This record gives sequence, C-alpha cells and structure tokens, in this order.
Amino acid sequence: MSSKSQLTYTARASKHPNALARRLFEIAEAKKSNVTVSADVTTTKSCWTWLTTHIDILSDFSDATINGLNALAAKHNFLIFEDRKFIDIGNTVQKQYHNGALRISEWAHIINCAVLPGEGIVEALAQTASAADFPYGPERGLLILAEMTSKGSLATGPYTTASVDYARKYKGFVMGFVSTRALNEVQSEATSASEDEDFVVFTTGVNLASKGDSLGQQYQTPQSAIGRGADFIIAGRGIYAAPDPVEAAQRYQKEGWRRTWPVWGQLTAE
Ligand code: 6AU
Repeated sequence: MSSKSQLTYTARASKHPNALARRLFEIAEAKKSNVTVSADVTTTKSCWTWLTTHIDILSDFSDATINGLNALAAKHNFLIFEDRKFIDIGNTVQKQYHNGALRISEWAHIINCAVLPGEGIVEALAQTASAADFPYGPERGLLILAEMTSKGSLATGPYTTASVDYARKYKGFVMGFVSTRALNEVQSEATSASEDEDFVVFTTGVNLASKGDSLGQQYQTPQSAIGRGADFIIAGRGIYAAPDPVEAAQRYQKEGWRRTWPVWGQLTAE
C-alpha cells in the first residue's frame, strides 16, 4: 500500500499537486465520506463526496440535465464523475469530451478512459484540458481505468503497467486510477515514481451484501477495498437497489470511512 494512503485526507489535500484531487480530499474530509453512489439515488446527496453518472444511458438528456447537475453539485458540494470510459483515437475522444452532444466537459469534474488505444488517448484528453481556450482549467481531471472488476478482465499485467506509465507522463491532468488496489508497487521499466506522486485510487465493485452478479461483476466489501489501498469507493446496486437506499448509503459511508482510520493508525475501536 502507498505510504501516502497512510496520511489523512487533509494532509494529502495540503500537499497534492493536482488541484482537483486537493478539492476532492477536502470535500471527503468535510463530509467524512469517501463513498460515491449511482445517480439514481436523489435522497442522499448531502453525504456524497462525488456522484458517478452514466450520462449516455439517460433517455431524457437535455440542457435541464446539465443545469440540474451543475446546480446540485454546487449546492451540495460534491464533484461529478462521468463514468463514460472514453476509448478511441485521440481526435475522436477530444470531440466526445469537449463540445460534443453530451457536453461532458461542462459539467463532469472527473472523467475516465481506457488505455486500449495507447498513450494517445491520454495525451489527447490532457491536451484538450490544458488548451488556452478550455474554460474549466484545473477543475477537471482524468482517471485511468487501469483494472476492471468484471470476471476475466483483460486489464491486467502490461496493460495496468502502461496505465501507470501514462498517468505519470500526464500527471497534470491524470489524478488517479479506477483500480481494485493501489498501484504504487507496479514495476515499470519506462517510468518511475516522482517524490510527490500521489495518485488517487477509486475502487468500484463494492458491495456489502453480494459477491457478484450474473453478468460477471465481482464485488469486494468496503473494508477489503480500503485495505487494498482504495481512497474512494464506488457502490452502485449495493446502495440504490437496497430496500432502504438512504440507510444503505449511510452504512457504506460509515464502513468506508471507519475502515480508513485503522490504516492511519488513529483508531483502535469505534
Ligand atoms: O455496484 P454496481 O455493480 O451496481 O455498479 C458498479 C459501477 C457501474 C460500473 O460501470 C462501474 O461501477 N465500474 C467501473 C467504473 C466506475 O469505471 C469499473 C469497473 O471495473 N467495474 C465497474 O463496475 O457503474
């Protein structure tokens, strides 16, 4: 596990080179929450640190969606992570991200991409975000999908190593990974970690009640995810499909947060 993950979120926020990561840690600390839930749940927004969306599955996407998301995020102080998983040549992803039909750059603080196309996809998205006429500046960040939770995932080995390499090369825009564990121990011949390296680890496939679904999804518990180095956990059906989603959101929030404390050596009992 990363030595950085043994620091409090406040300590990491004070030193982090990425402005959006700093803000994310600050919000997490203020809300005592490192959990995200699906956009389907509208009643628990005050405990969201950030909200994960799949904008392309909305049947009624419009300007009202964008205005609503922006207003909610500002009012309740959370970031929006659009789980669009960009995966195409650089020229195409630039258009999908900025000024495209879904206007993702206007409202999504965080996006993610897969590195199947190679380094160019990360370079292209970073280039768009650093362009002089890009209006959102340091308020935007990218996560690289370095591993996947589905059974038989091919995002392993050299693929994961390449994800770490590209993150290091474009660390101004890449704030971390979607992965099942901290990746600081991944050995790469191409790149090495800088002194201030502190990629944020977002772990999905988190569920307290299930080990998986019938379509290959594989779950771990919040405790296990945090133990493997997750800084933030993403829970979908474990929260929104629970009999009482509000109660479930609070349980995941408590589990996710409580479990981080022993890692920091600050808590021996609840
Ligand atoms: O908890 P679930 O299974 O209901 O939902 C998990 C959410 C879904 C997936 O699209 C997403 O997490 N996800 C991701 C992400 C966030 O990129 C990566 C992955 O490897 N597995 C995964 O489930 O919205």
